[in-house]
Amino acid sequence: MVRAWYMDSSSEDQRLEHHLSPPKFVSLDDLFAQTGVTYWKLDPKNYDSEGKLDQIKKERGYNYMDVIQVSPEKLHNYEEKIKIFYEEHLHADEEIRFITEGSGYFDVRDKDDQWIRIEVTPGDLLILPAGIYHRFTLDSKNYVKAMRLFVGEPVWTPYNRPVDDMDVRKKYMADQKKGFVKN
Ligand code: KMT
Ligand code: NI
Repeated sequence: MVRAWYMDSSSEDQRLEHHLSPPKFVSLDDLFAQTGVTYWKLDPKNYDSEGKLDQIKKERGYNYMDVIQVSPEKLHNYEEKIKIFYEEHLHADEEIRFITEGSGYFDVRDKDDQWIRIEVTPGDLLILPAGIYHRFTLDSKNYVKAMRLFVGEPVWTPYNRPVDDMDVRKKYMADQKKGFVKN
């Protein structure tokens, strides 16, 4: 079961869990209702024979795929990238990540602009909707390997907050206000 929780506001090491005291966890249903983030649990090793990944790709039109490894050894310009990932930003498209090794945290804003931290581990496939403010950090184990999916030619451009005038942001806000619908 994927875990998500509200974050404290301490500026201590971003790789720590940052729970409130006492901790306040968020269910998958609440996470979706608040943010539109969707989640699947897949087999981190036998995802090819399992068939779920293929089905998701087919249904959602994900025809691009590559693999990213985040560690000092594996990622070019590691320190710089780590900073970029953790700057609050949005994208014009979904951010789709299937974790196959290691772990980390995706942080997303709830309706009241509070941070929810989502822990990802092998087998977790997470879809962040276009226009959602978010960020990513490794945890203290300092390693993640993930598959990145996309519809068509990938665009990874981050737009750092504030970019509230972007159409994709306005659409996201409207969907959030109306209530997210599973698609
Ligand atoms: C991103 O865009 O934040 C990343 O690709 C982070 C590494 S994937 C878990
Ligand atoms: Ni991003």
